[in-house]
Amino acid sequence: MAVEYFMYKGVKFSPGSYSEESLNFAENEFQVQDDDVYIVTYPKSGTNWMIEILSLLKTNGDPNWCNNVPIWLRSPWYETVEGQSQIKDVTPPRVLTSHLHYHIFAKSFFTSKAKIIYIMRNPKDILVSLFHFSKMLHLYRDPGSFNEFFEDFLQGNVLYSSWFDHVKGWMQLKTSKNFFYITYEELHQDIRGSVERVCEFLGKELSEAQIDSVVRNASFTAMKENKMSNYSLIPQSFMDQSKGSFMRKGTVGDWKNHFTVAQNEYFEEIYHEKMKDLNMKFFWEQC
Ligand code: PPS
Repeated sequence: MAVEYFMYKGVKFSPGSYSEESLNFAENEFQVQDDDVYIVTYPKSGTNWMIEILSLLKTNGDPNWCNNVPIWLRSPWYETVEGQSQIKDVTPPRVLTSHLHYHIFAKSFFTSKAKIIYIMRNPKDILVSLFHFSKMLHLYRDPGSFNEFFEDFLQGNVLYSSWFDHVKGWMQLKTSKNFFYITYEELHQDIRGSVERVCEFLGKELSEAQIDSVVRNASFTAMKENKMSNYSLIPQSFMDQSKGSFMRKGTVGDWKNHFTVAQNEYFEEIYHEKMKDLNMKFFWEQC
């Protein structure tokens, strides 16, 4: 059946996991706690990688929890209908996840001491990852051809709307002390150093051996093999595993295998136009 998105305050959502009520609750009624940590991302930016890292930090590197409890229960998406029913079982300090744009995030966050870890990824690689994922997850509209999806992504005509708006919205907090941002590419380039930076932000001290364990157990290979983290437990009615794998490639620069030269030029043009006022140079722009 074709999926029809609905709008909540200018952002597209899917009725499969969201409702007007769940979003209104998330924005206006949800009570953020001072010791909460939120992983906030535009989809396909490395959300689950960070959930795995924070799960392992919570257990001081012990992989037992990650190996026995599904990733979505360890850190529920707090704005989804299902996530809201799962949160009561999360023991503090809570690590919760969100794809919400800045302007509709929990109001109570802004008067709390809670922390946000915001992850960004080269939007060209997000486009590719999302294109493949949209074919398997029934929450998403059928992406059509790569060319059609390419245009939809640039216009923000996709679930969660515009990547550009998401990043520009959240970057308003870039100098706040309870906001930490990192890129998927930095995680790739230096996972150990990235984990250490996350620990510093969270005020968490781990031994060398415990950090080794975090790095090892949050690797692409370890997560792909862990059925609690690779989404193979999701029923077929929600995710068609015959059409791909959630842990697809986990690489930087896969867009080069998908974009034509003309598509890349067009993408760059739109990118520079939309990002010109932000005055930030991202990791992927230097590569
Ligand atoms: S979602 O659906 O929005 O929650 O997806 P998200 O977790 O943000 O992103 C999924 C992509 O991240 C890759 N991934 C990883 N890459 C490297 N190392 C680790 N450990 C890792 N875990 C997940 C995953 O493969 C998706 O990227 P693509 O490019 O599709 O492979």
